[in-house]
Amino acid sequence: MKKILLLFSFFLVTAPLLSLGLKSKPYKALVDTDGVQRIEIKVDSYYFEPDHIVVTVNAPVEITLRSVTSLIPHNFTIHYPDAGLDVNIDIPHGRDVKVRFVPQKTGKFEFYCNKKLLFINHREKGMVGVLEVVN
Ligand SMILES: [Cu+2]
Repeated sequence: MKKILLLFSFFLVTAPLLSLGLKSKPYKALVDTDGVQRIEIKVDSYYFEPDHIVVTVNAPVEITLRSVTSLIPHNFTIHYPDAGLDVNIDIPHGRDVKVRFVPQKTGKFEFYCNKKLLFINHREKGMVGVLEVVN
């Protein structure tokens, strides 16, 4: 029981602190010739890279989520239906998954991985990011 508590406190206290060091600089999506803002996000345990993406409002966005894990499945969730952002998609290990949406409001919106296994809650472990929508 003590061991479990120790493990639990590691994930609650230490892991989020460690993950703060991984925050990337804002990354502006590249606009393709077809007007689509394309971006590739590396998906690993337990982070997205880049984890701060900047896109323009009212223009299509296509994100390729590239899993580089050899075992652990992840997920990409962003849920702000009022802003045109409503995605919840699993990313199998080692695979690419594409998502498309058109952001309809400016602001900063959190995305995260919704996977949980025993005491490992990926979101709490730092598997979060920010989609910043600008004019
Ligand atoms: Cu995950």
